[in-house]
Amino acid sequence: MIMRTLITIILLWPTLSWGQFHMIGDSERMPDGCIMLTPDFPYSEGLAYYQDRLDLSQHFQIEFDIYFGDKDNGADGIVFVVHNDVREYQAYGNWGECMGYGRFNPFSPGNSIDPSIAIEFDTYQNYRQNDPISDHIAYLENGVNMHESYWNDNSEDYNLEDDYLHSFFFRWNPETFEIKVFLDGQEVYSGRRDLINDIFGGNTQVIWGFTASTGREHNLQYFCLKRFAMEYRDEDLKLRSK
Ligand SMILES: [Ca+2]
Ligand SMILES: [Ca+2]
Repeated sequence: MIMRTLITIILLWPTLSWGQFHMIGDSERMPDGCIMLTPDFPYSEGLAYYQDRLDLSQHFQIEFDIYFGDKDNGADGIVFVVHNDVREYQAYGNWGECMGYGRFNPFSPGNSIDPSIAIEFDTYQNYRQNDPISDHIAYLENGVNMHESYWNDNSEDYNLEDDYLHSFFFRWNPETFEIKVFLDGQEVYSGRRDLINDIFGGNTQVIWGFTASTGREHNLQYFCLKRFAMEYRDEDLKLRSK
């Protein structure tokens, strides 16, 4: 099983590296193979899209580490996005509370990445987006940052900006339409959605990547891609690291 997984990964994704990402805005390559999305500076926005499209008719798991900075009250967070916006690799949303993904007013049209689904790692409370006081993780769709539910480990003190690298897994099952998200080995989101038909109009080939921004408050924010797997096991889930 392990050998088959390894062979599959090697055949389908021979070299995963930061050289394969399209960069927009303030994003920059880092010397250790990671990609900075925002510097620790106000009103920044950066995005990075992987050059090869995802095939939603296949099982997959994308694994990476993300860093949200070292200031508990910094901002604004990182979004993992899967999209089919007509702007393709140049698609972006607004800064600040929109985290490079969405639009300021969730109820009216505006610049945002659409159609899309996304997982936000939000480190700053914005009342317009229904954010809790704590840092949190939430599932989003079609360029709307506002969310009814979220995960914060049932703690008002939950903090992502702890100077650690956080292990993030995004898993898709095309047979059950199940999306699962794990952070530091814990399941933080699970839901079912027919992404191909209900979001992407029958299209199975979609772009994926990361968006992030800062506002008045800020933090250094970056990600490091670890692995793209067509097969996966819960035993492979990982904890945070320095
Ligand atoms: Ca925080
Ligand atoms: Ca927020």
